[in-house]
Amino acid sequence: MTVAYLGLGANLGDARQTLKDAVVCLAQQHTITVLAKSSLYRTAPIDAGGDDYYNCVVKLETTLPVRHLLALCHKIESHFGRERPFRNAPRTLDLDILLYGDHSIDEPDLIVPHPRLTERAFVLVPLTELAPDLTIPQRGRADAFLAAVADQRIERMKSPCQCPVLNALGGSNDSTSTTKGRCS
Ligand code: A4P
Ligand code: MG
Repeated sequence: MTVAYLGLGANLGDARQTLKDAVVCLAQQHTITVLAKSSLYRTAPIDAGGDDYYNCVVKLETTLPVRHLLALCHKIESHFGRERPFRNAPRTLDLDILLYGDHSIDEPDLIVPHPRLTERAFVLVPLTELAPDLTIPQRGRADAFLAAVADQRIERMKSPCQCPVLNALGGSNDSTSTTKGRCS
């Protein structure tokens, strides 16, 4: 079992709902237990155009090797209609592996910890909400990078989660889910 953190983002379609549904989809995988989900945040696009994004971070435990986890992320993105017309294009769903245990991976198509993790408020803020004392392999404490991204607009969504499925899994902020099933 490996503890991993995934970053979720979306700014096309019903982005807010898609993020909630994607967390449920992750929780339904037999190979994954979702341990916690951050609040949902509305964020200004960084190095990108289009509408504001919604972002959140999920902490999970998985039996999947990291490459299988990446393949699953791509499969779930496709399920939610992800297209890649150009780099940093608006998207229905992006799932990035932020951390995979304490592994450091540097391969052409997989870099972990995520290479821009410490430069983005839309990742750092939800990540440190979930794990205030988190240490990023080879980079140190995550919260040490927060000051440098303080100028990036990010707003925590205060409204309670309205999604009945997610609520059944334990709410937006709490430990979730042992519910298993299949995300079609
Ligand atoms: N890849 C390599 N490492 C990883 C990893 N750790 N996790 C490869 C996931 N994928 C990884 O990914 C491009 C390629 O990166 C994949 O083929 C995969 O093998 P992608 O999902 O097509 O595109 P991406 O995630 O947009 O790429 P990238 O380079 O990770 O973009 P960033 O840096 O994450 O920026 N502003 C706001 N407010 N909110 C956002 O969510 N997102 C971006 C994307 C820009 N601005 C944003 C947001
Ligand atoms: Mg991605």
